[in-house]
Amino acid sequence: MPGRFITIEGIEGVGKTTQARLLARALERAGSAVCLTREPGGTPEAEALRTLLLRGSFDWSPRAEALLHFAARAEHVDRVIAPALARGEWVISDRYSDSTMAYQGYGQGSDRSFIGGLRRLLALDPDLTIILDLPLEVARTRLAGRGLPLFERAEGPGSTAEKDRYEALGQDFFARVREGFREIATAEPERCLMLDSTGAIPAVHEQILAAVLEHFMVAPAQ
Ligand code: Z5A
Repeated sequence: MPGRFITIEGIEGVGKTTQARLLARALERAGSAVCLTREPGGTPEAEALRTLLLRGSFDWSPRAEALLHFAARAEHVDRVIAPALARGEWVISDRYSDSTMAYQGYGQGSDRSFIGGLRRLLALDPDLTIILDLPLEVARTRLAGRGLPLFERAEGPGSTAEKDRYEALGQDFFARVREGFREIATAEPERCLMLDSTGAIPAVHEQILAAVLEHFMVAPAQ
């Protein structure tokens, strides 16, 4: 049986990592083999690009920045995602191509048709994308609780977290990114499901699990 490819998307702090782990655990408990991974990253080479993109003090041209994300993604697809799917595993990726469209396209104003073209060239879309949505202030409060920054972080005493290149971009940037994710969800309703993630962690998990079961398990008997 071919594997299934699920991506979890949204602005920073919506709970992607938390929910990706819970979903992976639930599927494993049900007896499925799961490959849990993230972007940018997933292989040593892609993690090296992640360090350049998040930690480097570079000012890439918009198209170069989108290409770097897709270079990391091609590495990730070829070496991790496609082989896992071929083995029949469930692949859960914490971010994927929609992040490039939302962050570089909507957030940074990079050419969205160029990014759409890269996505088509890569030729591997998820079977299901869960887009978690949260007001920016709630995401900021959650990240502050974890000791990590989102825009306008209060850098009080004891705060050692260093902003990455995206986190430093400010509230207007994150508002555009959030809107970008909402537009993606509206444009591709067969693939994308947008869920409000203001609820408690177990409640959001239940919603995601129900959505996954409905999307994949409903096979009407003929
Ligand atoms: N980026 C890009 O620009 N273009 C691309 O193509 C790609 C990425 C692929 C990667 O950052 C950065 O790269 C990202 C976009 C850019 N930059 N930004 N901003 P990352 O991988 O370091 O981090 P992240 O993906 O943005 O997410 P995050 O910080 O790990 O947040 P999260 O995964 O959405 O949330 P979380 O870690 O699961 O939860 C955050 C906290 O909230 C934590 O303390 C939880 O316990 C808590 N939490 C989670 N859910 C709840 C609920 N439901 N209630 C209360 N508290 C909760």
